[in-house]
Amino acid sequence: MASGTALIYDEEMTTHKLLWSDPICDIEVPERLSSSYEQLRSYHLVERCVPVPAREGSEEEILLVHSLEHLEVAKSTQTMNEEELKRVSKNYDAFFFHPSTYRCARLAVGAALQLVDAVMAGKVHNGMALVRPPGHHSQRNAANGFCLFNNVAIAAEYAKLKYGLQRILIVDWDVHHGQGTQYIFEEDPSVLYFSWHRYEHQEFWPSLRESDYDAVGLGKGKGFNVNLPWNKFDPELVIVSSGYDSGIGDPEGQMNATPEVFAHLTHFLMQLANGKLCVILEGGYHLKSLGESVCMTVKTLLGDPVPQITGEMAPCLSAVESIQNVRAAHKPYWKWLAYEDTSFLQNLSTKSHLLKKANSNPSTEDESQITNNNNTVKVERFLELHMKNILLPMPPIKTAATGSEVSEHFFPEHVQLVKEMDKTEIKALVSGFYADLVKEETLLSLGSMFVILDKILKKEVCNGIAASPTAALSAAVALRHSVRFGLQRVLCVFVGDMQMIPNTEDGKMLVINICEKEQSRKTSCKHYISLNWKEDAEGNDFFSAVLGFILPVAYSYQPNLTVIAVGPNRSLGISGISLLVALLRGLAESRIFAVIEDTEISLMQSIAKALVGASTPPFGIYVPPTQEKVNKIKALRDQFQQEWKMLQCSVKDGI
Ligand code: X5A
Ligand code: ZN
Repeated sequence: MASGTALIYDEEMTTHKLLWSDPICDIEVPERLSSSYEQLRSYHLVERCVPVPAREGSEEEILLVHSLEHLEVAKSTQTMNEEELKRVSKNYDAFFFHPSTYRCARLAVGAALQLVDAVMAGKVHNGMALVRPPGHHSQRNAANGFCLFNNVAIAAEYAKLKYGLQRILIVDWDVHHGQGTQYIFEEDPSVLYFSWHRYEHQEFWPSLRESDYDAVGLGKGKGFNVNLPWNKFDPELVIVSSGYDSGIGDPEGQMNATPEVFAHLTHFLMQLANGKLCVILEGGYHLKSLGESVCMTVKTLLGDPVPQITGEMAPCLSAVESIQNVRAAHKPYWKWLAYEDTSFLQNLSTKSHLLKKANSNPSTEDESQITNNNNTVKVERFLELHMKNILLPMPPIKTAATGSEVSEHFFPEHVQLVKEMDKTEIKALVSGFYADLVKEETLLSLGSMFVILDKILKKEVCNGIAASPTAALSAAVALRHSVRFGLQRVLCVFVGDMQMIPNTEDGKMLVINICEKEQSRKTSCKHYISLNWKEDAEGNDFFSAVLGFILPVAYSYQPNLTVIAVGPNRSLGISGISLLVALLRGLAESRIFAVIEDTEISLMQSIAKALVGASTPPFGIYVPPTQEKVNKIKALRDQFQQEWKMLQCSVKDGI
């Protein structure tokens, strides 16, 4: 399995610059690249990456996507004087040529291809390319929106050709719609293009009708492949059009994404395509904000703990509405959307839009966006403070594991094995505070659990795994111990029969119990949720429960620690549980304590891998859940969405 994160940076791409005054283009400056790289250096991230050189993309490679005419025009600008450059630039919407533009754009293309090669050849696991000019607005025959050649699109065509890939996912999280990429792959079912972008009902640049949710692909990309590729899309490679212009302080995007948001986006995508992820820079125009966000992305690619998202964990109505519209528009093409009742949406959308327009009050809107003025100094100060809070409490990613009964080679590298606790020590600890939970004869089984949990609580390690003959008991004691230590919110996901259900009334614990049968002793309440789920034998339908219920609840709760325990009679397979662990690393700064029944040797190994973040458990082709399971999730969402706001997925729900 490949390891390591590639980083591609070539100073030469800073030579492309605006030579005249143009208020639209003047934010796309060379420092976007150099200062991001400096920032990476200052966090000591550069030295942790595998340096990969850029190269020039060949003419042939550029022609994979662009017309010969476009290539020739671009080539001809190399020898032009300023007047001529200005004249050619005016032929396009928001673009500027410099004599070195052509050379830089070829390096940007080549950098993207080098990254694809490094990932596909297994030299590295994933990577990021810092490039200029960006690419996603560029079209077959036109430069557009600071972009000359479509780096990401060429990378996708190249990967298809050179490696015979049949399914590539492009995720575009730039604040603008990558209409260039959309046009290029519109009819191509082998490339799934996902973009999210600011739209403002077509008022935000590029202000195109076809950027709306009802553009679902054309021709072959729509009709021809409805049954096969669109219903089961398990990508072999993920390429990110990585713009940071939705970042806080960005003068162009004017949105408010903090740097850690990009850590979470990256972390989610790392679970796909066996971790094969190529991140290629697009927009991002507030230098400090851009640099921090680039750093968060690279840190996450390297497997570092994922920082906590701060702020109110509730979706905004308008965002929920947009997502709902996308789901409705794609319902004909994606099997897993088929059960949703989404027909009523479109007019609702218009209604709330009009409502908002009528009520909009500029002064209060300004107040709600204190950080979102163009005052770059203010944002810089905010970021400085904020990043200190985000980064300082993060321990290095270290995993502790039970050491006594297993050999060193059992766990992946870097896992630190710990010795059991002294028997009298345990006795002393347990007899006072945990006496009601623990009987004398089971007491010794808690030894390694305490040692590992203490290391996590004291932040000596990031996560840990303990084998236990009595997982339910260990988990119950671990929860109480963590709360006693002072943690405010501990999330416990318990898989299997939980013979001992802790008292969750004070809200300091949230227990989600995944088991085959309904727990008879206790019905669900805000902080104890019983989720009956028996995994489909053929595949991983549990994925829908994780994404549709467990993660939204977990993100709403914002735990300081996650305890995952696997007891007897588990109803999930190893890959399902590993996926759960991998995704739960997105919470609680990746602090996870896993307690596994000691008979489960291969499960322990698989979880340990997920914990170190070195390898993503393969979950294969997504299996859509049965109607019964869909109903189950729906019922749970209905039951809990007032308590756990991130569960809201339709506008009707929120009212
Ligand atoms: C790559 C990118 C934005 C162009 C904005 C023009 N382009 N108003 O972010
Ligand atoms: Zn952009």
